[in-house]
Amino acid sequence: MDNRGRERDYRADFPIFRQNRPLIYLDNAATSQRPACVLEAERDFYEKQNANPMRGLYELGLEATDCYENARKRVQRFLHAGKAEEIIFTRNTTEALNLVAYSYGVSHLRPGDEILVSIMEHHSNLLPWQMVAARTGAVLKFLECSPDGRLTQERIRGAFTPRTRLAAVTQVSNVFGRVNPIREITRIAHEQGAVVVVDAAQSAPHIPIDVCGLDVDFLAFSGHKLLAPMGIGVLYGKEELLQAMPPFLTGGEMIERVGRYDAVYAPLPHKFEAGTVNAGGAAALGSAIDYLEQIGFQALREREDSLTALALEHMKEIPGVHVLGSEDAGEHCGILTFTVDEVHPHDVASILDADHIAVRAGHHCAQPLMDYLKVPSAVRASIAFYNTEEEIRAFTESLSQVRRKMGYGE
Ligand code: C6P
Repeated sequence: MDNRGRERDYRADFPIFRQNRPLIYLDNAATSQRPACVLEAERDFYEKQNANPMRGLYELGLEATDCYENARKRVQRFLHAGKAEEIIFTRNTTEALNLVAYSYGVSHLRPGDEILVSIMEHHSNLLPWQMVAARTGAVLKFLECSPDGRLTQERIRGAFTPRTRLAAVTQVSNVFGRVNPIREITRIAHEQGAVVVVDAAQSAPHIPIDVCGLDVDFLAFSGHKLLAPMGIGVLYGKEELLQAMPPFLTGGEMIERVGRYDAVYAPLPHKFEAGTVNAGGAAALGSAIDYLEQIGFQALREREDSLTALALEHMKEIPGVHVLGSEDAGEHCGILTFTVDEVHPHDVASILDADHIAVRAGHHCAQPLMDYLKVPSAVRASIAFYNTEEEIRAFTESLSQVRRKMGYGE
C-alpha cells in the first residue's frame, strides 16, 4: 500500500508488461521478470563504468571494480553474512552448487561417508552430489518427505547418521513451494559434524534469509529468479570452509602469483572467481535487492499469499484438478503445481497458452521427487507480487475449460 492507502501498481515497474501483447506470466519460479530500475542499473554500468574489474589501474577500471565490490557488499547485507569475502559471484545456483561439490565435496569426502540429499531436490542439487559420490566412494542417502511435501522432525532426525558428512537441502522446493526447516536441519547436521549446503534458488525471492541465524555452511541462489538478469548468481560460504577449499576453476584474476609449474591463489573471494566477471549483472543484482527490500518481504509475501489463496480457492472448485503440497496458500511461496485428470500437462499448458497464460509443464527438473509422488509430469503456475487478481481469475477460468476442451466431463 502507498501512504494514501492505495495498493501500489508494481506492474508499472516492469517494461515487459508495457508491450502491446497479451501476457499473463505465471512462470515466475522459472525466471522472474525485471523492473526498469534493474535494467537501467545494468545499462548504467556499461554506459558509465565499463572496464574489466580488478585489472585496470586507471580511473574507469577502479570505478568498475568499486561497482562490482559494492554489489558484493549489497548481497552480503541481503544474506546477513558476516563478511563480503564470504560472497562468491557465480553464473547461477547450478554453478554455485557445482563449485561446492567439486571443490569441497571431492576434496573432503571419503569412501563410506554419507551425503544426505532431500528427495525434493532440483537436479542442480542432486547431480553434483551423485558425481561426488561416484568420485569419492561416499554414499548418497535420501531424506524423504511426506506425500504433501513436508520434511518432518522425525524424518530429519532419522535420516542423519554419525557418518553423514554433508547434507544438501533446498530451502523451498520448486514443486511444492513450502519453506523447509533449515535451522532444524543445520542443528542436527552440526551435532553429527556434517556441513549443510542450502539451495535458496526458490526461497531468496520470497523470504528474508539470514545465513548466520540459520547457521548454514553454504547457500546458493540465482539472480534471474530475483528480478536480476540471467547470468549472475551467488554462493555464500563460511569463511573458514572457503579458505580450506581448492579453487573450482583456474585462470585469470584468481591468482596472486604464477610460475611455470605452480601458482599462488588469490585470497577470498577472488580465488573462486576465475576469468572476467559479470560486473553489469552484479550491479543489476544489487539494484534488484534494493528494489525488493524497498517493497519489503512482508508486503511482498502478503500480496503473493493473497493471490495464491485466490488461485487455490478457485482451483479446488474445478473438477479433476489436484494441487500438490499444502492445503494452505501461505505454504506455497506462490508455487502451485497441479495435475488435471486424464489430460497431459503439456496439453494443459498449450490450452492455457492459447489464452496467453504462461505456465510450466513437465518434470520440473525434479524427477526423483516426481517418481516418489508417482506423478510423472505436472503443470506449475508460479505467482509473483506483480501478478494481479484479474490474471489469477483469467488463469482459473481458462483452467476450468481444459477438460471440456479435451473432450472430458463438463
Ligand atoms: N528452477 C524452475 O523452473 P539455475 O538454473 O541454476 O538458475 O537454477 C537451478 C535451480 C536450482 N534449484 C531450484 C530449487 C530451482 O528451482 C532451480 C531452477 C527453474 O523450477 C528452472 S529448471
